[in-house]
This record gives sequence, structure tokens and C-alpha cells, in this order.
Amino acid sequence: MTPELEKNRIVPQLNTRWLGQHYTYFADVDSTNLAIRQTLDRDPLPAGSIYVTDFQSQGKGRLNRRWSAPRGSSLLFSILFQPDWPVEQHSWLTIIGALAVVEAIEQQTAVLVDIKWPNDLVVKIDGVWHKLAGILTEGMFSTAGFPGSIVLGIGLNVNIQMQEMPPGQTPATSLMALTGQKINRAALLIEILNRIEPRYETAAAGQSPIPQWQGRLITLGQPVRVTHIHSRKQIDGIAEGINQYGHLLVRDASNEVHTVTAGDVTLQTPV
Ligand code: BT5
Repeated sequence: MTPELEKNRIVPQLNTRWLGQHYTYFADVDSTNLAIRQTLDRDPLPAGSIYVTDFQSQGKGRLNRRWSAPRGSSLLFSILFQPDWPVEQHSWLTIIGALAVVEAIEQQTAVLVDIKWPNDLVVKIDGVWHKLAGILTEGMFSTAGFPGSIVLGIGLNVNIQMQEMPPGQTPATSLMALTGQKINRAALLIEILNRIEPRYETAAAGQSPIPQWQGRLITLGQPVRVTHIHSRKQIDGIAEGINQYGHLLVRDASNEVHTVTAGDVTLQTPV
């Protein structure tokens, strides 16, 4: 039987011009982000190329953390971009990915999803935030301040049963756990990809995705603790705002405002 996420089941239904048109499906792979990078080390790939899998043996989170999901249960994919914009702006891809996933879910199910800075899609269940999806954007930088290639990796828990939920600091949930129904992964992936291309083109033309994203961030206005990954230095303060690159602005007790970028911190939000 043809796997649900195999190329022939997806690409003919895309209404994109370039995104997802170069489509590679793996029954299993170490990590879709890693696999794109490894291919790029050998051969060129067109922008918009996507790698999709049913299982990752070394799924990656940020800061060397792991992303795990039972075989065939989820959406696990990575898309290659080659944007012609400054390096600082590469966080826009995480933002575009988050918005596309949130809207696709809302279009196909009744689940309302919030965003926790910088890269978590979360749902509140009985007063407790649960993680539904995570995004890992990795850049391979060229010289002259331009980012070269960037890989946007998305892991979305679709049909994971309660008893199979991956353990984590934030408890996990899935669309099936939330709706009580098995969700069509192919239809959801198509919807997400169809939403990413126009969002990316709008951003590439200079229109920021940040105002829309900001409206869905649960982090703003909240007390947060930021821990720098290398120095372990901590900042306690209030998450006051977002700058034009999506960095978090945290005001500490002495009124100093710190600009926090996603790459080198962990964030605790007591929500
Ligand atoms: C992320 O990292 O949330 C980014 C995850 C990106 C995964 C995708 S899958 C396709 C592509 N290929 C890859 O190899 N990666 C990308 P972070 O914020 O660091 O969160 C990681 C933490 O989430 C882990 O330490 C666990 O605690 C937790 N976790 C792991 N798997 C989970 C899951 N399925 N659902 C919810 N939480 C999970």
C-alpha cells in the first residue's frame, strides 16, 4: 500500500508553484533537518524542497534536545529556503511556519492553538499548557551577512495516542488526543504547505509576519526566566515585547531591557 505521505498523494494536490514541488518521502530517516543538510553538502537542492518522514531515529529539537514521535503518527518534515534577506531575519521562517500550522489546524479541526516564544505550539488543557508541535529552524550561513540556506523543520503531533505521548518538560498532546478523532495527515500537510508559500512570498517582499504572530503569543506580558545555554546566566523579568526580528524583549527588576534571541536560551514561562 502506498504510504499516506508518499509524494504521489501530496504533490498533485498542492497549489504551490515551488514550495513542496521537489518532494522526498522517507519511511524512516535520522532527522529530516539533518538529511537536507547532508544532501546539500553533496548536491544542490532547489529552494522549497521538502523532506517528509514517518519516523526519525534522531529527531532534533533545539539545543541538542530530541524530538520523538511514534512511527506513522505525526507530521515530521523540513523545507529548504534560500532567502535573500539579512541573517537576523531568519527567525521569520519559524514565525511563518508557526502561523501556517496554527491556521491549517484551525481550518481542519476545532482545535485552537497558541504560540509560546520562540517555537512551541501549545494548547491549554485543564489549565495546563501542553505542547502540540515544535519548530527547528537551522541556518547554513554564507558570507556577506546573507543566510545562504535555511531549513525549517516542523514536528506536529497528529495521531499520537495518550499512552504513547513523548515525555517532556512541557507535557505533550496530539490532535487525536484533543479531538478524539483520527486526523488525515496528508490533508493537513497539504493545507500547511499551501499556506507557507504565500506567507513566505509576502515576507520576502518585505512585509513582516510579526504583528500576526505577536497576537498569538502567550509569552507577552508574562514573568519569564531566561537561561543562557552556555553561561547558564539567568535573567528574570517581564516579557515586554518583540522586536522586528522576533527577538524577545525582557525587562528585569532594575529596569534594564534585554534582547533575547532564540538560539542560545531556554525560557520558563509560569503559565
Ligand atoms: C522543538 O525543540 O520543539 C523543535 C522540534 C522540531 C522537530 C522537527 S521534526 C522534523 C524536523 N527534523 C528534526 O530533526 N527536527 C525537526 P525544543 O523546543 O528544543 O523542544 C524539544 C523538547 O520537546 C524535548 O526536550 C522534549 O522535552 C519535548 N518533546 C520531544 N518530542 C516531543 C513531542 N513529540 N511532542 C511534544 N514535546 C516533545
